[in-house]
Amino acid sequence: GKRCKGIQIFRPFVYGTTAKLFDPTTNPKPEGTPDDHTHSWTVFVKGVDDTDITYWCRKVQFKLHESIPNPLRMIENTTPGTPFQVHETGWGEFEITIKLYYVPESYEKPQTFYHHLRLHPYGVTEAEKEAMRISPQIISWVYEEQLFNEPFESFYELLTSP
Ligand code: SLL
Repeated sequence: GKRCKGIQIFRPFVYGTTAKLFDPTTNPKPEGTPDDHTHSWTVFVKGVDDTDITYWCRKVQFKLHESIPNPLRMIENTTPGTPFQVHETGWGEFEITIKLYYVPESYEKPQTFYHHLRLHPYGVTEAEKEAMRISPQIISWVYEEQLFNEPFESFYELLTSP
C-alpha cells in the first residue's frame, strides 16, 4: 500500500488509574484478599466518553509491578466502546508500563507509555477533597492524542470511515 503524503491524523484517548481505599461500607475487601492490601485499583486505556477505539487500537499490554502475580497482562477482544483494563488490589504505588498495539492495517509499531499508579491523595485541592468525600476514589487520568503520521491508504480509510 501507499502512504497518504502530508496527512496527519489524531485520535484522542484517555489512560490512567482509579483507586479506592478498602472500607467496610464504601469498598469492602473481597474474600481472600491479602491482609496487607489496602486498595483496589484499575488501570485502563479507553476512548474519550467511552467512544470506540478498537478500530485503531488492537490490544493493550499492562506491565505491573513484579510483586504482583502475572505482572504482564495483555488485554484484547474487548467489546467496542469498553475500556482495555486491569483490576487489581495492593498496597503500594508504582510505575505501570502501558504498551499500545495497533491494528495490523496500520503497520505501526507498538508504542509505550508510563503511568504512575496513584493510591494516595496528595496535593489535592479543597474541591477535590469534597468530591472525594462524596465518592472516595483517587483518580489519575491523562488525556492523550495518538498521532498517525502519513498513514497507509487502507488504514486512512479505516480511520476516517464512520
Ligand atoms: C517500590 N513503590 O517501588 C514500591 C512498590 C509495589 C506494590 C510498590 C503488591 C500487591 C500484591 C503491591 O501492591 N505492590 O502483592 O499482589 O518498591
